Formats: sequence, C-alpha cells, structure tokens
Amino acid sequence: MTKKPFFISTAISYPNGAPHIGHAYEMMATDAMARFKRLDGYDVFFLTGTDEHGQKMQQTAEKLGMTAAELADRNAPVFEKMAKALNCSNDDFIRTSQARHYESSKAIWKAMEASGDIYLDSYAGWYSVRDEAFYAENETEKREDGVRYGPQGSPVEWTEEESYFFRLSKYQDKLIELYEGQPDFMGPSERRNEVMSFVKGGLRDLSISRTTFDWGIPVPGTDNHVMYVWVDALTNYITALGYPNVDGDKFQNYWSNATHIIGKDIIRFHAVYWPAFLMSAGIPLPKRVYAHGFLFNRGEKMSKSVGNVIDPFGLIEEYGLDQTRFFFMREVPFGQDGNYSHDAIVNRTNADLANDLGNLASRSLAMIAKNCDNALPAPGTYSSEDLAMLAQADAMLEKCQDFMDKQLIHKALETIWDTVGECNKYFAAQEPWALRKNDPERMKTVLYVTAEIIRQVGILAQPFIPDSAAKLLDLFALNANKRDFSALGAGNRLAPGTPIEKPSPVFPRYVEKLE
Ligand code: ME8
Repeated sequence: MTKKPFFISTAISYPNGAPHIGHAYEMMATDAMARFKRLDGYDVFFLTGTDEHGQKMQQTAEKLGMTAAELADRNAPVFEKMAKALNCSNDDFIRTSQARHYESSKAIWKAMEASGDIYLDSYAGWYSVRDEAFYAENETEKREDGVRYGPQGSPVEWTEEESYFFRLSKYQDKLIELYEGQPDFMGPSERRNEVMSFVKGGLRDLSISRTTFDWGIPVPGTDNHVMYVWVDALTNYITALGYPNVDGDKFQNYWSNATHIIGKDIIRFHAVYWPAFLMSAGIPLPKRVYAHGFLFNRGEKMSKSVGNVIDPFGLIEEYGLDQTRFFFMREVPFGQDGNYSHDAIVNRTNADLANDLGNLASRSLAMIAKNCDNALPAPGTYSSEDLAMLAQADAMLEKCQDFMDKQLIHKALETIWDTVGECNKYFAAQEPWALRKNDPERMKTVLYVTAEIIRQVGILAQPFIPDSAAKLLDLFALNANKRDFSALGAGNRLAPGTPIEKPSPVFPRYVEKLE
C-alpha cells in the first residue's frame, strides 16, 4: 500500500544572528509533528532552512563590516547545527542563496507576471526593516520618542522607490472564499480572525521589488530590481519540492498535503500573500497554516534585535535534549504565548519525566527482573481495574491523532501523561510489592499490565522525546517494526516471556548545582 504523503515546514529563519529559543521552539515542535506522522504511517517530508536575502541581512552585514553573503555563510551553518542538536528529523535544509532557489523564485515571478498580476509603479510608504514588511499609514503610530512604529512594535521608515507591484487587491474575494470554504486553512482561531479582518478591511496591491539595495534575487528582465525578500522566502517551500518541475515526484506527492508551521508574527505573509501568489501562479495551495505563539523568558519577549537571547545550545547542555524538548511542548499550549524559567524546566524534568514515568518504569521492571526470573510474566484474569487501565492506554492513539491534526501538541502530551499518572495510581493502589507474598499470581498480572502501559507510552512518546522513548522501548527489546503506531493498542500486547533486565534509569533527575 502506498503511504499517504505529508509535507511539513518551519519558517525559514533570518541568519542575521545566532539562533534563539524561538527558532528552536518552532523546530522542535515541527519535528514532533513530522515524527508523529511518520510513526502514524505517512510518507513525510519535513523542511527547514534559512532566509538569507533582504535589507535586514544587508544592514546587519554592513554594521559588521562584511557582505550579506558572508554573514549568511557564517550563520546558516549554526542553524543547521541547531537542527541536529535538537535531533530534528528534517529531510532537507534549504538556504535561499542556493542556485535551485534562484531558479524557482524566477519561475514563480514569471508565472505571476504571465497572469497579468505584476506591474511597474513607484512605492511611497512605511517599511520596517526588522519585520521586512510594508505597512499602511493607519497600521503605524508615532510615539512619544518621536519614532514611528509598526504593528509589531518595530520602527518603520519612509521609503520611496520604483517598484514592481503584485495585484493583491484582485485576490481579496478569492482569499475570503478560501478562508470561509476551508475553515481549517489556518489556525488557531485568534489568528484566523485577525487575518479575516485584515483582508475584509481591503487589500492594497503589494510592492514586490526593491531598487535601493541589491542583496536579493534579480527580477527577471531587469537590471536594477531585486525581489522583495518575502516573495523569494515563501517560495522556499516549493523550491525544496523541485519547483518549477511540477510534474516531478516530489512536487506531485508532497505538495498535495502541505502544512506550514510558523510564528504568529508572520501569519499575514503565509495566510494572505502566499496563497495569493500561488493562486496567481496557478499552483495548488497548502492545506494548513498554523501559527504558534511567542516565548518569553520570565515574561519578556526575546529577540536578536533586543539582545536578550537565550541560547538553545546552552539549554540543551544544561537540562538535556529530551528534557528541553519535553518542557516546551508540554508546558506551552501550542498556538499561545508561553513563559519559561529555570524552575519551570526543572519541575517538568523531575516531576513528569524522572518521577512519574522514570520511576514507574524502574520500579515495575526491577520487580519483574527480581521476582519473575528476568522475564515478563503472563497475566492472569484481568480485574476491572486492569481492564480500565488497559482501555485508557489503548484509547491514547485516537485522541493524540486528533490533537496532532490540530497541532495541539500539548494536548497530545497531556493525554499521554494522564495515562502515566493513572498508571502510577494503579500501581500504588494494587501494591504489587504486598502481593508478592500473599498473591504472587495477582502480582504478575499487575506487573504485566504496568509494563504494557509503559510500552504504549514509550511508543507514543517517541515524536516528542525520541532518544529517551527509544531507551524505554529498548527495555522490552522491541524490534523496529514494533515501535510504530500500528503496534499500539490491544492487538500487539507484550509477549509474556520477554526478557526483562533491571533497568538503569532512563530519565535522570535534574540536581541543582551548589553555588
Ligand atoms: O520571520 N518565540 O524569520 P525569523 C517563538 N525569515 N517564535 C519566535 C520567536 C519567539 N520569541 N521569535 C521568532 C522570519 N520566532 C522569516 C520567515 S518564512 C517563509 C520566512 C519565530 O528568523 C518566528 O515567528 O525572524 C518565525 O516563525 C521563526 O521564528 C523565524 O523567525
């Protein structure tokens, strides 16, 4: 049977500085979604990369006394290294400075031009270099400091130059039709409402080329225009699938089911401009765009420009990779803003991972090793408590599938950890250590049921904490083909007789360092 395709992407980051935790957050969450779909039987293509053109890159490079290309060459590898450090399973890493991307961006430009959607005029208006965005006058405000700011709180400057325009206004009704006809096109609902009111408020044509600097992809047929960075940036998603070769396997297969994961500050580009460009170029649209929230360190927004960046490599080193992944995905409702702090990370690490799952696995498997000759016992007749416990574990997959289809990562993790919590209660209430003397057969059943719950939790936890979940599954010496989601549920219960050793701890506790 051929597998169903699934394409998923992160935004591509500006490599004008080192990656920060916001970039890491988006990568790990998108990785969890990619891994989830792979384990659920999909043929997945997961894309991430760097967005290297534009005025922001050029200005930063000038300040540093280097060229934008040199700056990109210095920083893009750090983003790639971060993807590896986060154990991201991306299938490609695109850099918009690559030749394949020049070809693809020129092709989409020509396709939009052929539809009669591009014309030459001149732009006079506000531009934010930090956001790489044009804003209407009524979206900006002049504050007491005399500086004018855009809607994201970054300064804007007056720009006047000859520019090509895209007939965005022509797509207003088609976009509203899209949002209404395909309510799942974007989420969460706060962002959907924001985009709907922006589009309903009236769309003006969009300036899509720049002439006052040259760090960009040349506009075909001109010698002084480079493409507005967002035209080429958005096109990265299809470049990686082989565009302009729309008949190729990659494009045919993966673009038919595409999801973009982005931050909330760039929803307008993905839910307004991108579908309009695609409609104009005669290319099918992605299925879904989902915007996550912003991360705040003790309530403060982090950004390269503000300078309060927390280094993701440092977090991984301090707390551990899976602990870092787990914390952000379990703690922050995906789609909303979130806070993090040392105490919150330590708390999740020690409570959810080391205590609830780690201790449960060590205690139950150590009891099996010691009292059942290092082999999983066969269960006897199940009590109603056993059946309820097994039923809860068997029901996890469907709930998680449903949540992950809506990008509600935290709800999927909550479902899994509710089962872990319930299993701890079950284990404590059944008291297998007491049964050892007075009802050893019953003890075997309780230990068997507990091991079976740990198996299912281990399988479902893989997308989120891949290394630790693999170690958990290693305790049952499960073959690779017994680790995907088709092995979940009642049909694939652990085989009695499976060798079980006394486990070494899978989830170390975080111990505070002495000052
Ligand atoms: O926007 N918390 O690049 P970028 C959570 N190149 N997410 C954050 C964040 C924070 N504090 N700060 C940034 C760009 N992000 C463009 C994208 S896509 C065709 C082009 C997210 O480096 C941000 O919302 O500024 C975006 O999704 C991603 O990190 C890259 O941000």
